[in-house]
Amino acid sequence: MGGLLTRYKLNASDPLVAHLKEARARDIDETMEYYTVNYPNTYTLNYEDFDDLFSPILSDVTSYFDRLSQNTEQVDLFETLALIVLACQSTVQWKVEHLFQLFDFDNSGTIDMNELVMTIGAFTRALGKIGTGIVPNKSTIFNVARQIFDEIDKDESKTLSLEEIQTWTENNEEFQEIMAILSSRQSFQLAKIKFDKKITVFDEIFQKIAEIIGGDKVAHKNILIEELEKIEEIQELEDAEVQLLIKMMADENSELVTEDNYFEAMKDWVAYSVSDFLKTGKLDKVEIRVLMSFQRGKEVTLDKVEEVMRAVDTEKKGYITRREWLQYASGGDIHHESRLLRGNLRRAFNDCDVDGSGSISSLEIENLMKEVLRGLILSKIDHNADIDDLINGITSDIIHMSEKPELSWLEFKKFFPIIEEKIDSTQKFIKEYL
Ligand SMILES: [Ca+2]
Ligand SMILES: [Ca+2]
Repeated sequence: MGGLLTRYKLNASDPLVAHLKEARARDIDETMEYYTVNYPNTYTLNYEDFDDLFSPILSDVTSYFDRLSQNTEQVDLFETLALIVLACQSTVQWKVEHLFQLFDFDNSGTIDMNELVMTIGAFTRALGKIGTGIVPNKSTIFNVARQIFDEIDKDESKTLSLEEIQTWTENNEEFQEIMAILSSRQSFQLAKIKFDKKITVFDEIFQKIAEIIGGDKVAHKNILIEELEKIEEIQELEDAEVQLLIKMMADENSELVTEDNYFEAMKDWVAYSVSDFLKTGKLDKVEIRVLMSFQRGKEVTLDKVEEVMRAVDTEKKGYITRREWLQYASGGDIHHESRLLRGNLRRAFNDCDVDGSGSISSLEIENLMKEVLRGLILSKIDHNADIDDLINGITSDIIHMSEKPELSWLEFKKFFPIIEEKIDSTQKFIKEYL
């Protein structure tokens, strides 16, 4: 969008900016209906009309009127509505759909160039008034609209369909960022855009210094740390955090970091950073939902989020720290093999826990262990040994130890060191005797 939107330095601590996000989608719908019935063909509002229309949505109508009218005694209806739609607590899809309805003046079911100029004009002027106080001029708005129009109109039909606009929005960082700042929460698509950008930077760092040693692509730990510390984001971290990041990539006594371990650690790390939208160092339920959604590529349900909160935030603080997240994401161990095992067990556990209660029966535990262990051991040995008896032995041992009809994830997790030890000895036994 050529920087048109980001130039309106929105001050999140300005009460008029901060309170916009309190608007509820349902109230906006009601106001729009009320407007259609009671104010046909009205585009500018005096104070009385403004108060009549927006007092159910805006907490301090007078202040908003003063700011948006810039002392002209008149407020543009579309500027106000566009602003509230962008800021409210609803999904990006909902917002785009409502803007679309609002600015499809001829009800053609598409947005043409004139309508887009009106749309861009309305919300950039509103952002200007609520932000720096400076509004863009007509030719700037036209030029930006022209550029955006061509970007959106993928099928070159010279009209914009709702679908074209939704697709463009999903991938447009600047537009998404404006909505995110106004509503103090980001969409998972925005988080994904930022995540991909950051991972590309960290990828370049690794590739620049990587070498092939013993058939593996690796980096020397010290050189890697040096390179990482040139990045502003890493410089801002506390020493203990950098240490934690490095520990996730390689064992303490190892001089080399493999490409796989680097990315596994970096992805968990960046996912947390990106999801911490308000930079508080804590992720609340809404932010965890963003994190889980962009990792899975679709909006996850609140049930799933609560399940993770229950497992990780055991003190019920209401948020998750970076350390807690990394322990959860990695299963609490830096060793690649145990991470893989724990990750697989965690996934299998979640799949079994269909009602999301957080615990599953020991019979289910026994079955999922058998499946995961079988997959893991068979991937490591290259002959068709009959390992079922060995696996049955391991799993029934574990189940006997637990002595409970049901296990929560955390209770199950306590057995991981024992499971790993047993897998280890089983693998040695297979190599030697089978
Ligand atoms: Ca139209
Ligand atoms: Ca089109």
